[in-house]
Amino acid sequence: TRITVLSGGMGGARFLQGLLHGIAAGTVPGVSPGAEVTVVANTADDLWMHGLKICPDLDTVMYTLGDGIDLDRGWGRRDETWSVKAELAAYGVEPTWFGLGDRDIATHVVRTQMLDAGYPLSAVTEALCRRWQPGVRLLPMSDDRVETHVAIADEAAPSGRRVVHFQEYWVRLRAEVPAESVIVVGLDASSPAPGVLEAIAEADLVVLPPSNPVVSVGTILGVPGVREALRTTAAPVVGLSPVVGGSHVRGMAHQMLTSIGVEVSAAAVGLHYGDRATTSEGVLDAWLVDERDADQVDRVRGAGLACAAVPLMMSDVDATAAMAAAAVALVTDRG
Ligand code: GDP
Ligand code: FO1
Ligand code: CA
Repeated sequence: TRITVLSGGMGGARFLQGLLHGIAAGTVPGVSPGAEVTVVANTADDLWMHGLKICPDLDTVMYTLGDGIDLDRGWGRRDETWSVKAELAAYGVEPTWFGLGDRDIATHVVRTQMLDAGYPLSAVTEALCRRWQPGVRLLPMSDDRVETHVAIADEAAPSGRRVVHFQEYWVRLRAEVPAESVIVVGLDASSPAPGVLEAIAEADLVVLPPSNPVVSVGTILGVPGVREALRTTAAPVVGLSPVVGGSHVRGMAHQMLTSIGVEVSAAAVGLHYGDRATTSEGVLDAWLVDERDADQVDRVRGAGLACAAVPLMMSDVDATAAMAAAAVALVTDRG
């Protein structure tokens, strides 16, 4: 069985942990323990800082599945130290608001060296994964530079707004100010990384995990060719809602959904992704919502999607494995 998962950082990584746990335990119906999982990860969070290329979502998936992640933060390395960060601050070097750990910096140094030597990001990621052994094939969505930026109100600016890098919006501003718009620089000119379109076309199952539908999955869908690959693959495409009980579980999904005019509800996100059989842009066949949103199942079904309400809190790997099993069952029943 070949499963392809489109992923952001924390949410996608946590889902993948449960999926792999379930596959190994044989609790995902019809999926043999030898199943191959390919992850297409968002790279639009990436940024250049202190001359280093930082890839938060690739690293969060790699560290999480490679057991190097700091579980409390959900990003960066366990047993981290911050000497370089403190020294940079002592020199008055900005930004000081981004937490670059000493161990994590080694990853960025290796990545930057390889990029400078001419290796594409996909080859760099493959090399880093030789150390981390995440148990999946980890592909960047693109080898081209793509960066999410956010327009926020700024009364000091002539236009009344200014644009900040997604990381400044999320880390320095804590996503506490409304996002007037989200601009993904370089997205329209980008190409899928080698293997991405094939991973979707040749899959037996494609999963949209409960990642941020705008700045994680939305950006992957925006890479030219990806949406079409999802609409035409013979594999069933199933998604899991990142919105539970009318609110985003963690992070800033509510700000992002509001900025694109999508209601912060499980059904609205499913309809935003859309049914591929009955709409011109839709990418889904099926959508899972949490039990608290069972009252929205009919609305999702009315949009042509198979739908079920199951526990969707990724509280531990067993709970997440059960979510993965429910997702497979939903599309397998659909036959
Ligand atoms: P990021 O790139 O680090 O922001 O991670 P993702 O985009 O992959 O996932 C972030 C999303 O995960 C958030 O918008 C949350 O709504 C969602 N999320 C986090 N924990 C859970 C959970 O336990 N259950 C569900 N359904 N969604 C979750
Ligand atoms: N998230 C934070 O909230 N604060 C940080 O200081 C921070 C530093 C950081 C460094 C490397 C890295 O790979 C990720 C980092 N993150 C940090 C998470 C990052 O902002 C992710 O992009 C978010 O998880 C949203 O995708
Ligand atoms: Ca992310």
